[in-house]
Order: sequence, then C-alpha cells, then structure tokens
Amino acid sequence: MPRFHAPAALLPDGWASDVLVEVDAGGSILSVARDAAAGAAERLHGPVLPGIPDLHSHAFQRAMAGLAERGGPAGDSFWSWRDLMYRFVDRLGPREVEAIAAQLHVELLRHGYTSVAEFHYVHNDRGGASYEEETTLCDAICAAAGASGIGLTLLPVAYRRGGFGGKPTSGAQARFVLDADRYARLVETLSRRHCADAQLRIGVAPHSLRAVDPADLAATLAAIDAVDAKAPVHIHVAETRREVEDCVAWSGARPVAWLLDNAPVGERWCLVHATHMDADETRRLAASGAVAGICPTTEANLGDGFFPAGAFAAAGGRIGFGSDSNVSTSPVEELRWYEYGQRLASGQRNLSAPGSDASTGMALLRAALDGGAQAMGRPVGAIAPGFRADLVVLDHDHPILAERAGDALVDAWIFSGNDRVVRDVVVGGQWVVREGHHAHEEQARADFARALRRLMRGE
Ligand code: NGQ
Ligand code: ZN
Repeated sequence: MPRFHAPAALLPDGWASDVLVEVDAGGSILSVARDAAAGAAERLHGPVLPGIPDLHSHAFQRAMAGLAERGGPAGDSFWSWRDLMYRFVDRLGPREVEAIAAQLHVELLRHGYTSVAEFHYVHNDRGGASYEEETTLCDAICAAAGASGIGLTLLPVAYRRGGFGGKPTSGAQARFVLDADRYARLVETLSRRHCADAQLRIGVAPHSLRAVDPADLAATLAAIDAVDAKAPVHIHVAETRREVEDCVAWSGARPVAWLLDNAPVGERWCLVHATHMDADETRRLAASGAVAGICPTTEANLGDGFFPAGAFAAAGGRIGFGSDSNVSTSPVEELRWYEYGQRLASGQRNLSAPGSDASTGMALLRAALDGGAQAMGRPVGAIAPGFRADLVVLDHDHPILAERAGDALVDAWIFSGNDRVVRDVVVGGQWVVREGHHAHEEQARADFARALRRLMRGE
C-alpha cells in the first residue's frame, strides 16, 4: 500500500508539517497524519498541494493554438474563430484525437492539473457519417487519459441545432450531431463500461442553449439520469453578447435566466462561461449551488468579456477554472488572469482575497479545488481520507519559492511561477511526473508531431 511523506502539505484546514498520507490499493487516501515520521514512506521533496481539477477542456483545440491569431478582412470575433475551428475539426480522425489529447494531458499534468473534464462533442466521422461504434472518439479520449494517468470526467456532448429556435445545423456541425436514441446509447454504453473505474466519471453536456432545444435538453438529462442521476451536467452559457441577444429574441429571457427557470440547475451543474449575466442572474446562479466554470485565458483569447466576479463572489457563488481551448495548459495562468482581469477593470488589487491580510493566491486555489471538484463529480481537490490521492509537489529549490512558506508559496506560484515550479505529480497514488518529467512525454510528443503533420500537410 503506497505511503507518502511530505515536509509540508495543504490540508482542508490549512498547512501542516510532516504529513504522512496512506493510500489504498485503488488510489484513494486512507489516512492523513500530521507531525508524523516518514518511516518507510516515499518522500515527497517539497510542499504538497492537492492536484487541481481542470473543469473544462476541448482537447483537440490544443492542436490549433496559435493558428487563429491573424486578423480577418472584417475584423475578428468569437464567430470567425469558430469558423476556423470548424475547418480544423473537419480533418480530425480517431488517431489524431487520441494523440492530441495525450499530449495535452501530459502538459496539464506537468503544470499541476490532475483531472480534466472533457466536453467532447465530435462524435461522427468526417462528413458526418456515423462511426460503426458511436463511442469511437470518446474512446480515443479515454485511451489518452489512461496512458497519461490524468483523472477524467468525460462529458459526451448533445448537439442537435444550429442556433436558437431549432435552427438547422450547418454542414460543419454534422460531426457533432447524434439523434436522441444514439446519444442515449452512447451515454449508457460509456457509463456501463467505465462504472468501476475510479479514475473516470461519465456525465453529460448539452452543448449550449444554441445547440439544444428544450426537448433536446430534457432528453439529455433523461439519458444520464437513467444510468447515474447524480452525474455532472455541464453546459456553455452566455459566453458572448450575441448569444444573449439571440436568446432574448427567441425566448424573451437571457440565457442564464432561461436556464434557471427551465432546468433543474443545482449542485451537479456547471455553467461554463456565464460571462454575460445581469445582477439578478448573478444572484440567482450563486444561490443555485451550481459552479460557474471560468476559462480566463480562452475567454480573453476569444474576446468574450469578463465574468461578474465581484458580484458573484459577494453572493456566495461557487467558481472553478478550465483550460477550454487549451491555448494555455497551466492552472497558474487561469487563476492569475481571473484576478488580473478584475484589477485591470477596477484599478484595485487583491480582489479575490476574502479579507484583510488574506492570501489572494490561496483564495483562488481553494476556489479552483472546491468548485473544480464539485464540477468533476469525483472525490478530488483535498488531501483527506476518501479523496483521490492526487498530489502536486512544488519545487522548494525554485528561486521564486526561496524563503516562502505556507500561503506565501501559493501566492508566489500563482503570481510569478511560470517555469517548472511543479516538481512531481501523483495521481490516484501513482507517480505520473517526477522532477518535471512525465514517463510518456517523449512518446506523446512524437505522436503529437506526427498527428500535426498529417493534419497540416495531409501526409
Ligand atoms: C466549443 N468553445 O464548443 O468549442 C466552443 C465554440 C460554440 C467556446 N465556446 C463553439 N469557447 O460555442 O458554438
Ligand atoms: Zn467550451
């Protein structure tokens, strides 16, 4: 039975010294002792944090990072980015999806993410024909996660409309569409296949109120409730101003308000983006207990707007963070930009800190852990009995951590840690990164390079 000993670790009630973590054969924490001798336990050479959940990813988009940074003839927007992304989707096959996801997972792990919620919406073959097995591309994601060792919440996406009011889907969207029966079968097959795997949870994701109509939304919830009535439900909502306008034109209500009025939004839900909310929506979403999934680097990259952070926090809302388009694969960047967005807009500092002398980095990290874990629907985000043994070891010899201890380590990491501050990573009690190196790193990089060559040159 693996045992780990750390000189310092962040536990649910704060920092503790000489922490001994005992892990069961399935990778969950059995016991945590403070002021304990190391004995024969494996030594963790630095301060230890719980692994961070990445609550929103579209893995394949990692391969188009940097390819959408040229101005268009009529300016550029979320929608012109989406057109380019659709052209990219068109070329992907199962081998490419798996290779890109594996490379992404290695990078996420090396930066301290230990689990990821994959919002996976490409289900059909090129041109839109069904694969013989509707799980083909979901299986590619699971294979990548298995090889990399990252924990996975797989959210097969329901995508059936091209816009509000049941608009037909475009040709580019044909790869996303499964009818209600095939979708229910996909959810059922995946849930059954993976129900005994502690590294993996299946949930669902109605893509957005643009891509599902009210009947599709109900059918999506019914599909998961038939197999797992507590599983996570994620949805994109209110990311752009145009989405809000179109939703009002269709229903008379703004998207977050529509969802709160028409769906059982509560703790199993994660509303991704929720960028454009009025004061009433902000208060009501906070009261619902759902997580707002913020993806600061992607939202900045796409020019979405900034989440109403102050009002949502004041109303007691829960947030977590996601890497979304994976232009960044580091949790540090998401947390930092969430705080910096508020500083730039307000001319003030330390807006995420809960009070005088409280650490901003720590408040951001706690939000990422708690909200992230809730959204994953897996027992992660804390070093405590019953939780997964997902541990991130910081490099205490890194210059930015010199003479830092406790919360100050986290502030230094979040606000200044750009380069190899994470030393080791354990997921489910297994070593996945040692001294900054992932065991499958070289293989993943070679497979990724080959996949990119096929995608970009057609070779
Ligand atoms: C996605 N990404 O599903 O990949 C979306 C774009 C859409 C973000 N919203 C497509 N960041 O929302 O229609
Ligand atoms: Zn997304």
